[in-house]
Amino acid sequence: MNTKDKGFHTKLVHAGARKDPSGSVVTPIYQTSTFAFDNTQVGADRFAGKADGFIYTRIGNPTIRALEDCVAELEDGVGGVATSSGMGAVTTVCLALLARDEHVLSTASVYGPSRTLMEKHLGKFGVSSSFVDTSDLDAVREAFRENTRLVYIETPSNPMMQITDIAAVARLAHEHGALLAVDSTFASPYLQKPLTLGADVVLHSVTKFINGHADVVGGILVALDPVIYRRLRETMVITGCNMDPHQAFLVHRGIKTLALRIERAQESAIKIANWIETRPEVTWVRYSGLPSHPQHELASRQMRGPGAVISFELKGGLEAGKSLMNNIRLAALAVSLGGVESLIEHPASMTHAGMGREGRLSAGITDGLVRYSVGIEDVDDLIEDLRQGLAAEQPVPTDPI
Ligand code: LCS
Repeated sequence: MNTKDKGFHTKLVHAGARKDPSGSVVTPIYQTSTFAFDNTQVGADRFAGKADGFIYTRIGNPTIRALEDCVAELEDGVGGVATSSGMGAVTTVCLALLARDEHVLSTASVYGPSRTLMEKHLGKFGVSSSFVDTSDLDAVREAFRENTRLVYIETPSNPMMQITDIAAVARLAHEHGALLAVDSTFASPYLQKPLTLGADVVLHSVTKFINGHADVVGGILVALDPVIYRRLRETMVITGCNMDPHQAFLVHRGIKTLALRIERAQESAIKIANWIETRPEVTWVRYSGLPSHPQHELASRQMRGPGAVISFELKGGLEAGKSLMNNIRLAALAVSLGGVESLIEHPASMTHAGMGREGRLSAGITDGLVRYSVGIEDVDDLIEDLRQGLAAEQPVPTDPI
């Protein structure tokens, strides 16, 4: 079905769906590694790009293509490239758009492994990187180098929930001869559309909101320009970080309810963020829906809504963080976010423990920082869960005997 001129919710349900000979309403799982050709000419034409049709699942597959077409349409791009994980998408965009002796400029509080990829792994191949607070446009302006070819931002950023002005950074990047890639995982295409604001590439860890059910790891990239799209696809195919058909089927199923899930979780998140802000145990809350958020006004302009992830700082530091983690009952003590189930995590003792205290503090990740991904449970139950978790006086011992 051609959904190009349809509304966002219609696209969520129908975009990308492929007409199936059996009449199947959903695109089936083409669980195959390879596709047979009728004769050598057909094979030759497909390899030469002169004929439509699939060749080999690493290169393309109908179930994966259905998801790619869907997200490309939701993001207003020319084409999507699905990857094995969100990190597969980050790796693909960096390898596709950077070369030796070039520089990538990124967000200081970018997702840790994305920073490690740029600093450590690309550094081995002669790509330099620097990291600034991209919510500060003067800092971005000053950080350009003669060889900056890619600006890679994450907005909202994980876990500090900083918001970067996509349109302003896109202008700066283009003025300096660089491309802009935006990790929009925390927003999803429902809340933010970077390509319509001037970005060249948008990427997601679909593990989060797009799939939404905590049962798949995956990623996706969407480009605005056909040449960049082809570079991304070629890099994904060569590095072999393709999505699997079964993964793609689940993500394409999950995406149909993206707007419903986010609306519901966001409604609860607004109530929870306001509630947390009143708590005596809490120093500050970072949630762009609150007027106290430093980029509240920008977020209101750039995003359809503030989303469903809240970060807050506990006055009691590391011990208070551990105590909350060990006493929470309903929200799962787990990394990741964006699913129907609420998840809570304490970066200092969990995801960012390996960075060391100094490294964490320089990225703004304080000892008492807690990240809460609000799910679609009853909001009263979630608030009650947090209330009893915060009220618990003693950390529960976790050491195994
Ligand atoms: N980008 C962002 C903003 C992320 O939060 C993550 C994962 C990735 C990329 C990588 O995606 P993945 O390969 O895991 O699909 N964030 C995680 C987190 O906050 N906790 O666990 C994973």
